[in-house]
Amino acid sequence: MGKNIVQKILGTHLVTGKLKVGEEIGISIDQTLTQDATGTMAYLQFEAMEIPHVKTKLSISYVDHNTLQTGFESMDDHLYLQTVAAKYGIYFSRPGNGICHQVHLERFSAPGEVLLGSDSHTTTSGGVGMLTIGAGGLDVAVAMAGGPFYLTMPKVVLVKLKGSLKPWVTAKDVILEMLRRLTVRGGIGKIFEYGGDGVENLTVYERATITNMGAELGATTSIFPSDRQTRKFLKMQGRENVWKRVKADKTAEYDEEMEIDLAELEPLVAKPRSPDNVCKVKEIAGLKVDQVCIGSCTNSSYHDLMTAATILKGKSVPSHLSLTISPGSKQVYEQVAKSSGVTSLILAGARMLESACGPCIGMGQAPGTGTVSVRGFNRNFDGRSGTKGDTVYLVSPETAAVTALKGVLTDPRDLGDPPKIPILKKIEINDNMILPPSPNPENVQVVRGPNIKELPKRGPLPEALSDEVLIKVGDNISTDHIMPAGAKLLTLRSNIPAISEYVFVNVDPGFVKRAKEKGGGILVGGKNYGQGSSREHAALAPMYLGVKAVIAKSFARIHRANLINFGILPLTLKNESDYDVIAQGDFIEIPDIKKSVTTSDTVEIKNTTKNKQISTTHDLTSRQAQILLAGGLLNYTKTLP
Ligand code: MIC
Ligand code: SF4
Repeated sequence: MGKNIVQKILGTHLVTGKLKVGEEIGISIDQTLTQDATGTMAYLQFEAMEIPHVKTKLSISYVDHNTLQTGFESMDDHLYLQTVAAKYGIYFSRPGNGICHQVHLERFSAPGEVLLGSDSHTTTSGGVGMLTIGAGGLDVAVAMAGGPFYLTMPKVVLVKLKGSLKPWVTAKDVILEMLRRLTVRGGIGKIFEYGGDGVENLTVYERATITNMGAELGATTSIFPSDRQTRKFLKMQGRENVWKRVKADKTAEYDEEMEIDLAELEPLVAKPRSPDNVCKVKEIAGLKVDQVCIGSCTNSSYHDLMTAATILKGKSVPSHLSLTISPGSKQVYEQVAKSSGVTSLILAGARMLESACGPCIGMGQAPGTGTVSVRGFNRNFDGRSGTKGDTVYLVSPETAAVTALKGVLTDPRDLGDPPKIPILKKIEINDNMILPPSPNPENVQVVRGPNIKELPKRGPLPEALSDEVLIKVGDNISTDHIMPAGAKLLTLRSNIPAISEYVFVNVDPGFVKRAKEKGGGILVGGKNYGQGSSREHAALAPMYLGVKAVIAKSFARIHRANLINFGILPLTLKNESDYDVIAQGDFIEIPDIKKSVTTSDTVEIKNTTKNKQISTTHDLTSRQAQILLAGGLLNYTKTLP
């Protein structure tokens, strides 16, 4: 039997286990990436492991999220990251160089290799045929120290792309179609491997838009073959030497298959407040729009931005609308500037922002009360933009630019023929904002500002728990709900005691006070609890507040791993209907925890307030059970020989 791409790459990186769906495997990691908002924790954890030099082929630390520097904290963090990188053999991408995923795709991605990153959209480099996985910072720290990364072998789904896209229809519409069909839970436990004759019609940047937003499906990752297009892309980047063909065998088998006829797609939009709330743009066209934001790691290639620039050339945005552009990388910014795209955008009234995440993570551009924001981004969870109760729509850069021109949500096909974007023949490579590690690490002093606080620790799991339910939330609660980001809070990412004050702040402002008064407790969630980002602060901060267990209908992959890494017990309800018999304020007893997590799959818990027995499963591998018993991955790692 032939092999698919995923099996081939995992096969050459397998350290433990068998490539059998549902079984735990350990894989070796070639490259790691971190960004500043998750990076400080990752490097504090790496330092705690006392390893003198990273053991990966390449590790790189990006600064792209928290670039606003509203106080001393952010620049302190950046200095810490820069000096830690210099000392331990890590490359450092300076603020202004661009968003980690786009820069990584352009400058470091390598077909056939494995990348682990402390950001959920690490999956972007799947566009070149690299196996790329988002994880919590601690998992990335372990990988930097040379340890394997453990995951449950996902199903591999073949997504057959047929034909080619019609004018004005884009890669963004392909992934929005996936979200429409499968929802934000549709990719859980799966890797999407793209194939079919439609693949060759998509450029690497288009492929990367699709693999980027595979994160919104909850997928472990998404991957394209490495082919002629990939070679062309790497050649442009002056990196043709890393190209190699990566393709599935003709007789490859898949766990599931689906097909998308590219020619049948239309411009799509994800309505508030979930990336899977998708409909055709034409169904809601005419909606008055106050703000348009183009950029982010999903959609800020040269083609994306030049399309916007060409649409807006010689025109002006309406007086009621604010347009911002945040180019994904310095390289793209430079190319768009050289092609006079920046001039067209400025003259049309666009506000040019730096190459960084910017509005995507609420670092400025929070929409006004009751206003409508249309964005070329990937997430529109409630409050993520920085405004609680926001109305954010996600579209392609084409739809965004035409909407910016018209002032109302517009199907771009209404504009007639799409603009012709000049094909770049050559680009000048300038990596002056990527600093190599120091040749004399012993002379490097790691700089630690006063905002960088020690990592809180959790002790070993107790014999039994008897705790109150501090909060009960519904389905699809994202990490943005649990531990919001934005300009105010990103400055506190290195200070767990301070950031903990904001856990669930937009969901229930009384949560923190309650958690403190009760000395911690238990959280109850619905389906897909913890979807979205990889931020381990969504586990670390609740841990700091004394949260000992989360009981949910189901969990998102990265968040569940983060809970385990920080010693919080994740329990899945055997019968979803039992969710209804637990209320906030109820007392839950979990007896004999140690025995349950090591000897059986089932953990019987008791709602003593309702006098009801409830069956849950922990679904822990024996390695994970040991991590929990030790009180988290750092403690566990210390127990290893
Ligand atoms: C996001 O898009 O939510 C982020 C901010 O990039 C996060 C990482 C973080 O919270 O720092 C992610 O996607 O993992
Ligand atoms: Fe940055 Fe937004 Fe991409 Fe996250 S999704 S990495 S915040 S641009």
